[in-house]
Amino acid sequence: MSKVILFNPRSANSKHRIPNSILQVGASINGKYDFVFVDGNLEKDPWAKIKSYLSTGNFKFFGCTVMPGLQPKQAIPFTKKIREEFPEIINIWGGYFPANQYKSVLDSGFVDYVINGPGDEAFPQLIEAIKSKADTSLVKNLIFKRASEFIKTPKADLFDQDTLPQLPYEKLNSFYPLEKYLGKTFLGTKTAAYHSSMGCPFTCSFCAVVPIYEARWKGKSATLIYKDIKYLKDKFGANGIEFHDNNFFVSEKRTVEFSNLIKIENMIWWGEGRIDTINKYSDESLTVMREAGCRMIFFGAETGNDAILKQMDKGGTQSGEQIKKFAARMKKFDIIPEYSFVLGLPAETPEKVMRQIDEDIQFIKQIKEINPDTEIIIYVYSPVPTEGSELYKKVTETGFKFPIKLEDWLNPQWSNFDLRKNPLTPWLSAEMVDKILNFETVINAQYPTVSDFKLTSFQKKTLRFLSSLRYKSDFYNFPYELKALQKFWLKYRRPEVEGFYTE
Ligand code: B12
Ligand code: SF4
Repeated sequence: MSKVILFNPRSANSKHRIPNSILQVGASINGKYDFVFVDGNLEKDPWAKIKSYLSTGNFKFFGCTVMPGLQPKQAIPFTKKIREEFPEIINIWGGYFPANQYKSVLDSGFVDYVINGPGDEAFPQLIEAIKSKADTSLVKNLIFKRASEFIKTPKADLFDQDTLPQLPYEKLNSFYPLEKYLGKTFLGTKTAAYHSSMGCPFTCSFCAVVPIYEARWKGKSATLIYKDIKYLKDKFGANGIEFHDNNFFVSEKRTVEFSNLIKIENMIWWGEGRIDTINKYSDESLTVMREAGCRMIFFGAETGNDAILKQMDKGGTQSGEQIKKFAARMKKFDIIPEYSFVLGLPAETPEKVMRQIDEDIQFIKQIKEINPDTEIIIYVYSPVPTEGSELYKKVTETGFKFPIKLEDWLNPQWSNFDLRKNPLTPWLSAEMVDKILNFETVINAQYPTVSDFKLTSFQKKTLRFLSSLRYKSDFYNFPYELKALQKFWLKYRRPEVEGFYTE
């Protein structure tokens, strides 16, 4: 028997989203091979579930999706146990973690194949090749080891996304009630996660999407997105949408078409985009988007420093000035810009690293003055292997190395690295990391925002009052009083780690 398990390891501690990775992979084999979904987010004991399936003797393939952070914590030990207890099973991993870290993944000896990019054709073709004992190196988007050599097969062109098979929502619903994935966020009481495009046309040198998609992007048509969303609304009661695309807004035409279609559904939505792209949108387009329910957009602002923006290869046109002007423009249309900043990039001297951090803190404060509604997300820079980029070259020159052994990713310091909170980067001192994180605490207290919808106005006022002296005088050390209140009132979780700011 050659049944398939599709496993989504636990990716967050609460507020679970539709597991679009295994859902889309499921679509690729739906009707061709018999498969089951196992979702580590909703199973109390996912290993027991996996084991019970494998013990039937009906399974041959274990497909596992892995993004950095929490997912390796189940993906690594479970796949290892499968190899030990069920050695006949073929283990296949896909997603950003194995595609970028394929060396340590395949050297582990318990992952047989890594899907390098979209699995929509690669996965069914791989299964077929293994079953018919054909040469797997003819399957595109694959990495595996033959003897001691890594075989990387060519990348397939991105497919026309409208020709991909229908997502098997009903099948997922038969394993896990879909309502369980429709969480309460400030977008709606039942927020659906939808993924409408693959890749991204840009090549930012710090971004994990770049080595995999190499500046390619393809999106579903507005009509198809609308059809799927309408189905989620009518069938399961979804009333808000989070678009999980890396870059939803690449095409103004598609965004406007979608806005015109979704308008009558009265749903609030959110997605990720680029400042320089959306800044080129016309006023009419932005007005239609707002009327159609686009309430907030996530942008990688990254830094106000033009030299660093250039080093980050942000596409050439983004500048500190533009970031500020754009925050003001969004205010006019009542669309909240959610700006994410990456602080702590390498520089020639420790003094320069600290100066860059200080300048970015001042820049973020200016943004808040221009448009206080702007949501601010702060990351500590942690490298991804964008080989060939100027930034990655600089990073490796400092002596930085990724783990060689797959299980080393389970050490707390490396999982924190992936959460971009405690990076093992030689150029960042504890003092620098503390400054970044403490500033984040103070600014969140000074400006409670629309997504802090759980706070009463008294609580917001108290946080503002307590943080104002610190904020005005740039004194961020030891903000324990603010941390305690945020923890107590908000059960504050770092949205950039556990979930999006729309929560
Ligand atoms: C949803 C999501 C989350 C959610 C998870 C939802 C939940 N509540 O459980 C949350 C918010 C928790 C999250 C958090 C994090 N995330 Co996240 N997340 C995503 C996001 C937006 C969507 C994933 C998705 O559903 N994609 C849709 C599917 C269809 O695409 P896909 O996964 O690429 O799948 C295709 C292929 O990769 C392949 N494939 C994938 N898996 C498999 C498996 C098999 C068996 C096969 C055959 C093929 C295959 O085939 C699929 C179909 O073609 C992605 C960005 C993105 N657009 O993908 C980031 C992304 C994966 N996250 C990322 C990161 C870094 C994180 C964090 C680690 C850090 C952070 N601060 O953001 C945290 C830590 C999480 C944690 N708690 O451990 C990065 C990974 C980059 C990297 N360095 O590798 C991404 C790419 C965002 C980005 N552009 O930086 N995330
Ligand atoms: S625009 Fe965003 S998704 Fe695209 S390469 Fe840059 S950081 Fe990555």
